[in-house]
Amino acid sequence: MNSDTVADVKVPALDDDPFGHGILTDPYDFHARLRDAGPVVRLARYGVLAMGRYTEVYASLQNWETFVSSRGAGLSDFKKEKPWRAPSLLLEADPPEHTVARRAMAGVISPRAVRELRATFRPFAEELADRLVARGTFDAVTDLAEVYPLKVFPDAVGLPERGRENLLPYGALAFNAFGPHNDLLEAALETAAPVQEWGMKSCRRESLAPGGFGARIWEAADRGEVTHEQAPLLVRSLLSAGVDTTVYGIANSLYALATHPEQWRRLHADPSLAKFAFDEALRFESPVQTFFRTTARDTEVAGVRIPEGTKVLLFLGSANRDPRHWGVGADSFDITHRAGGHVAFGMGVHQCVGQPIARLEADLVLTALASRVSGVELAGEPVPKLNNTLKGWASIPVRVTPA
Ligand code: HEM
Ligand code: OVM
Repeated sequence: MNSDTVADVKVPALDDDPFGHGILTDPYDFHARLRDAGPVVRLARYGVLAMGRYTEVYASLQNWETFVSSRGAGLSDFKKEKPWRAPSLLLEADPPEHTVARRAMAGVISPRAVRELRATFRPFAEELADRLVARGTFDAVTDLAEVYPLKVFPDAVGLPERGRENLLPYGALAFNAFGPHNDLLEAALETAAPVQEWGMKSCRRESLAPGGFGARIWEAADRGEVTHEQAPLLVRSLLSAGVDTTVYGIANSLYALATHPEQWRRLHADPSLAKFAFDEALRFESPVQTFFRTTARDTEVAGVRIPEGTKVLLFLGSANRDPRHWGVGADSFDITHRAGGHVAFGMGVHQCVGQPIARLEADLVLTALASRVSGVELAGEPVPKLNNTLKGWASIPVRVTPA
């Protein structure tokens, strides 16, 4: 381990590339080294600071005045580099502008709107579960985790059927773009032009069916909650953040359950544990592994001075497994574990606005399977899916035992 001196405190430094294939595939040893190195660590390769412990990640997420998002939630500092697309009005904004957009979006994704979706979302979860249980073996990613959100979410937004094949590539591009300009971003950019063009068109009012979240964003603009120029950017947030995240979240849940048979038995015995199983899976294997912040002023964290304009990489996935916070159970998967307080949805003003939708989807899928299936096991070697921000799987072959 090398060290650099920032003011009078030694800041430990690591040479590892957290965006390299090795760590993206299996980040957990690196997370432990990152946490053990110190509360604030320099990542020499990128000239940024990193935090991997729960306490500092949590505190930085809460402190939006110092750890700002308006300079980008990725490696690139929007004050120094032109963003690859117009910044998000939510993710890449600070109060007071953020507050205005957030209020409008929270009104659209209201508790009531999501409660009303349950009846619409449920039948397909049950149909899909029936079909997959009848097959006995299937791929938990391509036959389930991708299929369910890719039907119910675009329906709820009000997107036409045509073009939905762009949703996963669009999200993959957006999440890769938070990282460095490496092979993964390069590959995503190669096919990006038509995907981005589809994304732009899909945000227009005439693309969005009445009654959906998309149309309701435009109606919020009619009411003056945001401007009509801002409406398409808010719709874009749904397209960027609303699909891949839930696909990864559902797949990671299935992976954790398939590799912990005793946990599936508990879930089968009491399907009302599905909600807790999802939270524990998000803690155990967080779909969104990292986000950056940028310091808007000189500050100090755990005795380390951080100058203004520093990019800080917050490891949500590492905070969620920090034994300093979670104790000896940090690295185990236990659906009766109190996973509350995990930061898989973030924390503070930017905490995921789509959370109730993600929870609804996961609850319906896991509940439908839990009652029908007494056991799940791997039926082949899972294949990781690499992304600069997301952790998950391209394929999880499973075999289920009908109840
Ligand atoms: C924000 C994770 C599902 C839309 C966030 C943040 C995280 C996150 C960690 C905080 C970003 C930050 O602090 O910089 C997840 C996970 C999901 C999920 C793990 C699924 C399991 C969704 C869905 C939607 C969505 C379904 C859309 C309906 C957003 C938006 C923001 C956000 C728009 C920005 C909020 C703001 O800055 O105020 N999400 N998300 N997410 N998420 Fe999610
Ligand atoms: C956005 C957004 C929010 C959260 C995650 C994200 C692609 C994008 O508002 O555009 O990742």
